[in-house]
Amino acid sequence: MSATFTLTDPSTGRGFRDMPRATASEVDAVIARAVEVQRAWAGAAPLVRADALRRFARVVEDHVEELAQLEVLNSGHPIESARWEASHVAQVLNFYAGAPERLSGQQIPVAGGLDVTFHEPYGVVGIIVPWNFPMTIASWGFAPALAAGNAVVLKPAELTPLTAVRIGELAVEAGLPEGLFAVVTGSGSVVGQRFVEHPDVRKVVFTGSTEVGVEVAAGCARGLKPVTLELGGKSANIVFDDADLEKAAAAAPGAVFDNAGQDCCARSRILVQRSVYDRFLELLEPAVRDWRVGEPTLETTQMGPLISAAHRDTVAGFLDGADVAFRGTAPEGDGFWFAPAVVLAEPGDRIAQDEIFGPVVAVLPFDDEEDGIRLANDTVYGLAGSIWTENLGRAMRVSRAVKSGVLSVNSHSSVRYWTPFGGMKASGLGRELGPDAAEHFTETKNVFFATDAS
Ligand code: TXE
Repeated sequence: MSATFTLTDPSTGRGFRDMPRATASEVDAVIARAVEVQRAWAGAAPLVRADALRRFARVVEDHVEELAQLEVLNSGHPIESARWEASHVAQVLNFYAGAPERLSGQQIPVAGGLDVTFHEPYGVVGIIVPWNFPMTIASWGFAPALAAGNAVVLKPAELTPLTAVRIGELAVEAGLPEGLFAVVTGSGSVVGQRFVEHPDVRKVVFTGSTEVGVEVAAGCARGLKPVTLELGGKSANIVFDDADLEKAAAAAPGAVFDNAGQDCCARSRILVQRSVYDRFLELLEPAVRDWRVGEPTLETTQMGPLISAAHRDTVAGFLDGADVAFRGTAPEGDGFWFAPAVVLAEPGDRIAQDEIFGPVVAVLPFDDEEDGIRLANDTVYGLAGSIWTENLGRAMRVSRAVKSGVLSVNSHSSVRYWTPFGGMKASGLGRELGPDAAEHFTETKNVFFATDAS
């Protein structure tokens, strides 16, 4: 394996920088340093950790434009999305900067003394991140982990390390102890694997494919370390015949084509009640044609290229033999462009079952509420989903019956840093974000103090 890997601008297909591939012994050195620095960090007053994270948030805020430009270059994200992502990192840091003073334990009534619990940090937490949202997904792990008193070692995806590396530098600029938050670039099978195996990494957070996630979980089981998994998705956008169809159709492209469909929450199956199926498709077609695919540097762009040539080939493979109803447009040229596609599908089709991770959506009809729920749950995944209906009782029933971790009614929202996020079934294990995330980076210790005089 070569000592470096080359980063490519997805909008031009041109390589622009080489990045180092860390070796296992380099990873071990980073972990050893993290172990050392973590002790003082965990021992610092809660306010000291809170202040440090607030300063970190401010420094990120001051660098939103720089981080956004790096993401445009490295990941091909449209500039407006990239600015949102960089700001989101600062917001996540600010939110969890409020956690250190709030990690209270309990006092439990016990005869003959006082029983109290403490939330102890794990020590060093390893975070393994994919290429689809390099900054935001990293922050969902490192911000609460640091707030709870842990050190963090972070491995970005090989394809998209630039913003994570820069955020690591900004942490030090903000005054965090060197080595407390270390970003290590390299391959999954070396750096990621070392996080899983190393006895001093006491918790692992993994976001990526279900296949690798299962291996990571198996490795963590051998080391008896907890693991949080955010994996694939095949989320349903369920449109009932009593929905505001115009609104539902106008919102559908954004729900699946945002980030070129490279989104674990992409509503990549649209399930439409049969009585409004034709009308919905009529309304969907102009919305898809109006979806603006183009240069990521333009503020008007809604969707950029796919991440790599290999990934574009994989996505294109899903259209072989598929019943394509209509497509949007995409630029010509050397970038990894792919025009959005709407495909008419049957429940068992590969296109209706596999995560495509590209701008391809499968549309399927259903008969009634029960059939809609059955179809929505006809997947190994259970991450997100949307329900479009004007009937409140139906919204309640369906949202309780769909086996997904994150649902929205008459909206496609999935991620707010102050609400929990995560998947059921093959979409993952554990939850990120929300009010309890810092606690998830701690172990409860119970201490009994005897007060009897004898
Ligand atoms: O993911 P991987 P890839 C899905 C999506 C995509 C496919 C492949 O369908 O097309 O997965 O993407 C690190 N031990 N999702 O290949 O391989 C790796 O270096 C420890 C969905 O990028 O799972 C990277 O940092 N770590 C998902 C991270 O794991 C290992 C987001 C993810 O890589 C490792 C991403 C190992 N043995 C992909 N092997 C979503 N739904 O959000 C690799 N890694």
